[in-house]
Amino acid sequence: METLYERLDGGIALLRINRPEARNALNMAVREQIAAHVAAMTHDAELHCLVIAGTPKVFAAGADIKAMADAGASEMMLRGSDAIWQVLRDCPKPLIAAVNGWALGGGCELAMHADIIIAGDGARFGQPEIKVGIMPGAGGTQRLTRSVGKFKTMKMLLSGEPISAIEAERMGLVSEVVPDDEVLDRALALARAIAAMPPIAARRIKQLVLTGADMPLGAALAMERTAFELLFDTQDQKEGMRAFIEKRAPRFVGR
Ligand code: DAK
Repeated sequence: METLYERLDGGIALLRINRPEARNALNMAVREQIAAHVAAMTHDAELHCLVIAGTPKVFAAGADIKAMADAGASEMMLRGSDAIWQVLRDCPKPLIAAVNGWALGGGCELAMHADIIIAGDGARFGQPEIKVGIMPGAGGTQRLTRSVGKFKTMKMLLSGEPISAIEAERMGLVSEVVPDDEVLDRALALARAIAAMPPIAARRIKQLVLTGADMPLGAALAMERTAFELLFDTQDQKEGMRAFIEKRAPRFVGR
């Protein structure tokens, strides 16, 4: 299988891209499998967080160059490869990218579709599409700019040069850098911690951060206020605050 999907205890799932002989390049099969697994996880009421990882030496080296080298514009459009990105964009539950090794092109864009990026200290991020005559097509020009600003983005996109995990963290592209052999454990521990939080609050936070970023500040703040108030109609808000007052651990039920 080019991807491996496991439901783990603690309300989390792990999705691994497993095509190391092609540096985990995202061919059509890998994209379709990622989309199917993310959709399945989204609709699984027992799951509250998904970790997306590659293999020890590479997260993903981007779209499969061999599979698109001879394609024309219409064919690229008809392949409908935006579906995978749409499923990721639509996922209301927290996604964590666990990045070891290369995250290039569509691989870097895949990581940027996550909500949190945990990177190994040997990881390298880049958008080298220009070197093969194209440009980022899955959000690289926009997500990177929104994460790290114009000047860092322009340098990465126009030169195609990769950056280190440390540099990525300094720029704001990575949430946390850990030793390479601790990436998956750290990502899974964080996923379990998030999955133990009240899921409605987690969803609202994700929704507000992502939707609000594209809105005028006043409207986004008004939307935040409404979402904040609505959480007071959940059982988990009552339980969370009662547990704090009674000095005990909360038991969240997701309602
Ligand atoms: N595609 C296809 N095959 C790849 C590949 C890729 N992206 N990356 C590596 N491979 C294959 C190599 O061809 C080689 O295959 P064989 O020769 O063994 O048959 C094998 O993997 C091992 O590669 P290397 O020998 O190069 O391995 P190294 O460890 O030395 O180097 C590397 C690893 C990741 C630094 C290097 O392989 C590399 O630079 N790869 C290319 C990276 C790249 O240019 N990525 C950008 C691809 S363009 C779209 C949205 C998004 C996109 C497209 C469409 N739509 C919405 C329509 C995204 C486009 C891209 O990502």
